[in-house]
Amino acid sequence: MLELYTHPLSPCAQKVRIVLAEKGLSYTSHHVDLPNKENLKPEYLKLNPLGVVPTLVHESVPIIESSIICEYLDDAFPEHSLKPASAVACAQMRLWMKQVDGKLHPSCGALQWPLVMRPKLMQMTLEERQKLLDKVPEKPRRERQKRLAEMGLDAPDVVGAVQVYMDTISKMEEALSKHQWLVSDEFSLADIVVAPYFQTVHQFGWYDMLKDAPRVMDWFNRCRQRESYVTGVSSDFTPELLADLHAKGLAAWPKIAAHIDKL
Ligand SMILES: N[C@@H](CCC(=O)N[C@@H](CS)C(=O)NCC(=O)O)C(=O)O
Repeated sequence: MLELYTHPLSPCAQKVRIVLAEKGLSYTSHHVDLPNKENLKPEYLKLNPLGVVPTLVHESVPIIESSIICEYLDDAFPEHSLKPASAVACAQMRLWMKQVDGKLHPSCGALQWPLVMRPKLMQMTLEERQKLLDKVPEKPRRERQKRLAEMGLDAPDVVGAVQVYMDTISKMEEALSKHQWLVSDEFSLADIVVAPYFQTVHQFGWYDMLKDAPRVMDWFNRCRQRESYVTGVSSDFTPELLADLHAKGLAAWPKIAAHIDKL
């Protein structure tokens, strides 16, 4: 009844997997090989014209866009609602979703993509690479990926991405001084859509980003301890994968830290 097109390192897919786990929903998982750009193949573009994961298929209907999928699942399977009880908190939840979709997600891409997606592309000739990236459907994403492919962490996108992360962390620290979770004392979709962006911090060992944000650190630890996070996210990270990502993260850290120091 439910199928999910996913990739273990995709924060957007991780959000959806956390929701599925919170709700105890079983589903069939389809791995989309992002480093080999299976997401740009015509068969996949028919399901998701933006050529990204995740895509949820429910009773043969494809649903795209991770925040929309998360709310869709909450509407379609209302038992154990993940929306906050009050209208105000619900509006705040949607504001977090908007900020994640518009800012934090592309910023995470700018930091993660050079480390995990770029190496495969760099095995190709420049011509092959450009030809492949020309297929990315949306212009801003296409151009960003081309810059990140050619320049890696030296691309101009990276400084802005670090700034967005640090701004988000300070907004979260403030929100968490008022309530236990991001929009209320209840764990909600607001926490679910933000948490996977800290898996990136975790996997690369970039915890220094949180050194002035003890509440965010504590919040992320509480998210990670939930059964849904273990099932939906952590279980995909084998010790070998984590060791590899950690080594990549450590090598990249001086460039990230230099941007933080200049803020
Ligand atoms: N706004 C989309 C973004 C999805 C997205 O960017 N997914 C990434 C992985 S997190 C992806 O599939 N990237 C493949 C590519 O850019 O080639 C959503 O929220 O679902």
